Amino acid sequence: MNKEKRDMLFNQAKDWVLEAGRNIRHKIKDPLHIDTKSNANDLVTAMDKETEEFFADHIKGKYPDHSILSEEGFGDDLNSLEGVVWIIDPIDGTMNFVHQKKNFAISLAIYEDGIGEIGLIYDVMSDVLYQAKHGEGAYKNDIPLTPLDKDKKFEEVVFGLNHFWLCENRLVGEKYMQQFVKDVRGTRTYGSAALEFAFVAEGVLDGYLSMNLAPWDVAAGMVIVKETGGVTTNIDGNQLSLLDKDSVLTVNPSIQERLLDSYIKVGRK
Ligand code: 2AM
Ligand code: CA
Ligand code: CA
Ligand code: CA
Repeated sequence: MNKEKRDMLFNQAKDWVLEAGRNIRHKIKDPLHIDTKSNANDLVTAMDKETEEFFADHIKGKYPDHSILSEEGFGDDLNSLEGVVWIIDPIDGTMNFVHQKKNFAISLAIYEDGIGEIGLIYDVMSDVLYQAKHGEGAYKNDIPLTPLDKDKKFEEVVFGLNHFWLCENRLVGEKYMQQFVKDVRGTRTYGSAALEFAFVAEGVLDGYLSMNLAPWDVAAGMVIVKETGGVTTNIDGNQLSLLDKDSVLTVNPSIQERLLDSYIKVGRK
C-alpha cells in the first residue's frame, strides 16, 4: 500500500474509532443487554453489536470494495485476505466491559493482500489510543513507543497470560506452565487480548500467551507489536493465518526461544 493511501485510511479509521469510543463512554451507565455465546462466560452485549454495526455501515458506505472480518456478524464471510480487509473487534474484553465498565478496547486493523498496514487499539475508558502504520513506528496517543529491550533477562520478565494455562489444558502440560510462572518475575492477566498486545508493544509486558484467539483479537496488535520489534506466532512458532482461530504468542524476541524451547515444546501435548 502506498503511503498516501495508508495515511488516508489511517486518518479515517482513527476518526471512526474515536467516534465509536465516545459513543460507548456516553452510554456506559445505560442498562446492559447481555447474551451468551459458546458458553455461559462467553458474553456479548448490545453495545458490541451496535459498535460493530457502526463500523460496518461506515466502511461499506465509503469503501464498498473493501472487506470486513469481524466478531459479531456484520462483516463478510472471507476465505482469503486478498484486497483491503478491515479486521475489527468492536469490544475486546467484553467481560471487563460488563463487570468493570473499563479495561476493554476497540481493536481495528487494516490489511492489504495479507500485509498489516494499520493497527489501532483504543482503551476506551482511559482514552488511550495505541496506533501504528506499517514501517512507521508505533505510538501511544501521540508519543512514540520505544523499541523493545534486545537483552531482556528472563528473570526480569513480566508476562501476560490467562490463568487457564495453569489448569489442566489441551495444549501444554500445566506443570511446565507452572514452572514458567515460577521462573519469570511476574505474570499478569488483563482480560483483553488487544490491550495485552498493546502492552507488549509498549514493553509493559514482555510477552502474552493465549490458547485460542480469533483474527480480530490479534490483527491490530500484530501490526503495533511488530513496529516496536516484537514477534507474533502460534505456540508452535508458526505464522498465524488470520483466517482461523489459533493459539497466540506475542513476545519480545529476546525471550521467545527460551520460552518456546524450555517450556512450551517440552510440555506440548
Ligand atoms: P472478547 O472479549 O472480544 O470476546 C479474554 O481473556 C480475551 O480472550 C479477550 O480478548 C476475549 O475477547 C478473548 N476471547 C476469545 N475467545 C473467547 C471466548 N470464547 N470467551 C471469552 N473470551 C474470548
Ligand atoms: Ca467475544
Ligand atoms: Ca476479542
Ligand atoms: Ca469482542
